Amino acid sequence: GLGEHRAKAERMFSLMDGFLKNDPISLQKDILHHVEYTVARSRFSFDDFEAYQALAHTVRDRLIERWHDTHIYFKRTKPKRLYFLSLEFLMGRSLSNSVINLGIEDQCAEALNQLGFEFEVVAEQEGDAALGNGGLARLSACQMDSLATLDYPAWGYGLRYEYGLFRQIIVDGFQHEKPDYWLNFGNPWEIERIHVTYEVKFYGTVEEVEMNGEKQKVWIPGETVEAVAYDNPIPGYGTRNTINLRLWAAKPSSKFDLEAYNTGDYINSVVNRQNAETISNVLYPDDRSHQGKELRLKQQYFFVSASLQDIMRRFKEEHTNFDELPEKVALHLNDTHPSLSIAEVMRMLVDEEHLGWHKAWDIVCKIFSFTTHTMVTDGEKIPVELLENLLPRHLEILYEINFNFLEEMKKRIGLDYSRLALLSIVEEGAMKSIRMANLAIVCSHTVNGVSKLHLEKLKTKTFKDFYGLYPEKFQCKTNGVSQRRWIVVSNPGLRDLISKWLGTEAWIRDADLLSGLRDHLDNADFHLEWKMVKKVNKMRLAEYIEAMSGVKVSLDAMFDVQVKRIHEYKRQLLNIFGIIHRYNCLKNMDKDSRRKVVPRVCIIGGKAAPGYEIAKKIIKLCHAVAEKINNDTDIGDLLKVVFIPDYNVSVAELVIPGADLSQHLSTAGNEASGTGNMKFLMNGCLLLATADGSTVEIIEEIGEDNLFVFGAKVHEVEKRRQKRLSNLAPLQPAKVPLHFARVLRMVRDGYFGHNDYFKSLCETVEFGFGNDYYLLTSDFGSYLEAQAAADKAFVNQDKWTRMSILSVAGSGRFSSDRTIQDYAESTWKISPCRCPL
Ligand code: NBX
Repeated sequence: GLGEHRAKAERMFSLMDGFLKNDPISLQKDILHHVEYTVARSRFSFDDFEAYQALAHTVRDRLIERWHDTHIYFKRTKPKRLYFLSLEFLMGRSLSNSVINLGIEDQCAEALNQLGFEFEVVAEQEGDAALGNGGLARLSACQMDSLATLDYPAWGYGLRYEYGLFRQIIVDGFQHEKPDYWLNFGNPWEIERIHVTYEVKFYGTVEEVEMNGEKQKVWIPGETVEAVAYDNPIPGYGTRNTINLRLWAAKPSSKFDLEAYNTGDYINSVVNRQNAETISNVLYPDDRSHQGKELRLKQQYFFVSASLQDIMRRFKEEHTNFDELPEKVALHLNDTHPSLSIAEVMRMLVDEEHLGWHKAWDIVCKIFSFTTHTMVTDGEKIPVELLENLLPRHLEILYEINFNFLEEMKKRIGLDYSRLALLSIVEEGAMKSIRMANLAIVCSHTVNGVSKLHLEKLKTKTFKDFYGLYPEKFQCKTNGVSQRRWIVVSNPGLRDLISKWLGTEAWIRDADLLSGLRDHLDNADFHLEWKMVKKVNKMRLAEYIEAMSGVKVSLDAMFDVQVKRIHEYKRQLLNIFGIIHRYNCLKNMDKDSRRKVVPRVCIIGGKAAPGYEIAKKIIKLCHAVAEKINNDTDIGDLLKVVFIPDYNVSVAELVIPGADLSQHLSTAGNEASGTGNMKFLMNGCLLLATADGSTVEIIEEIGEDNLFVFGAKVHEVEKRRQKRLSNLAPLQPAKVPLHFARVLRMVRDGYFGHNDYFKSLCETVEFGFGNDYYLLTSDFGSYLEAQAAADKAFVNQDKWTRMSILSVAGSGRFSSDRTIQDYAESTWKISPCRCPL
């Protein structure tokens, strides 16, 4: 009875020592406890890595307390919840971030110190959680941090890949991929929930059965695998709230293949069981698309099915009527990758809950929102052939959704078949397929772009037809990044400086306060301290560069950085051509002129998708150019070129604070947003960039005098391409700027060796071949001017420092807190739910 229950609760409470304490002595005790009993080392001898493990478990215990409190509080108050569905999360390291968000960094540092360790060294023992490719995946991580910090009742759902994004190693200047078996040494940040499991089904057939006098479709699946939950607590900053990122791993189902066991094929049935686990084994390393792969489709459905079973179970625990679903559940599709969710919710409501198609459809249309992260028209498609085999019932549902949609459209726009064909969720033709973007747009109440420019393109080009039909769905949610990760964790020197001059740490929860730095714009002491912080960060970066590549760089040089995935549209090639041009200029200069030159360290980093040949050639060219220039003793410190291998989140945390200048060179109209630019902005690096994606809004915010903008604007790009093609046939050397032609010739003629290998790379910018689709030729002059302007500004360190301060002061709008608050209020309609202390 109740009395018994109460007595038990009281006894439990009396056994508990209250919450874990955070003073340095208590922390030391806990660390030593974990050294002995979790890591199983002696407290009298353990190394940095073991100290990391023990501290991680110490922090994890504290996260679990808050996680429990938060979820008990959510359960009690039953707020509307957001479920953020994403196939990728690039979390990076967790220790520093957790310790900072818990507000126990000083105590942890002191505890470690007294045990003879240094926090920074210990924190560097941690490997990255790299369960994603690039911008999209890191954005998800920043958004989780903001959701927790702003007290939103949110859950993240994703896949627990056993192999994250490949590690890049460079051999002879060529990229090689090595598997990232990141769980090798255990992962203290996850909590395995062996009891939170769901069966996920595949293959089989659809049959029609009579049920209460009505015909019902039922799916008789052919294969079952089990999804096991792994929970990753996400602590908010300045709040007790700690939300959950739930990642699914595939395990063979306990029911698996009983048949085979009984018929005696023991070995094969064990082998088959093992195959189930391959579903969540590996992240696809392509950051554009990977179409027509069955395993990828399996991953998507595995993720969708497990997440939705979990979400529906939670909903049903708290509510009895599905009419309440739209008031209690918001499902967010992070790009098209999880959009099978739409068919799955329909299947659950129609086939399992028997709501009837129309009622189910009505509900579905109220719960989904969708963000697209790409500028390209040709989005994700699933071949019908694959679906038919793997998810036969879902294919039927998709056909029915499309049929109803097209019928409705016929009423609205008439029998305009070419228009209907464009709108259709099903693409007819040689390879019949499902257009995931069309599906997501039709079924979501909101379609979000990731910058103003991106939304504009969605409305006028990519999804023009849909915009005409549903103008109210289309919204702009300019991306942002977390200042906790990108200043507080990665640039503690700048953090202290900002807090000192603002007289508060409140900017860590309210980035708009950074604008207060403008008050000190002309203060000489402030300038001095500002430059000092940058210098220290440059020293750290210089040490890293020397350790990685053996190149010694001068701290007086301008550190010029371009780090991001390698893509033709991001134009790393333009950067390299600019470097070669700079080298040519230096070679032609007399001693006197050379004395006036601003020395440069050009730093490039990023991974190429394993099958992307041109991107791989760009990496090799970068190394070939570096080798030539760095070994030219005549040039010395005036120009150094460095490729930073294996660019990832933790490398970014080191590189970004140490940069003076950062380059964002995408041909205007190609980068949906870009988020690296915001990270550099927050760290006081000046941008050299095209007016593309979110850079346009950065220009609005800080003014064009405070960065170096170059190149064709979006509206000019199409015209220039046309011009290109109209005089395509004969080579038109006159149209190619002299400097560009010379650089191209050097690469083509083997000045940097490997001319055969670089031939196809050169052809991408040559007429009659790739026709310079990304307009390197026509932007080159303007690019060099911007570079010259940057050199000039750097000579005047006062001016440079002012620009740098104004960059940080204007970065408040680019906090993911702003983005998330906007989503919460206008798209998800969720309210903060703050767990009491
Ligand atoms: O998403 C990126 C865009 O290119 C950036 O402009 C934008 O800032 C960022 C965040 O909104 N897109 C991206 O990173 N895409 C992928 O990584 C990707 C991964 C798998 C896939 C397709 C795209 N199948």
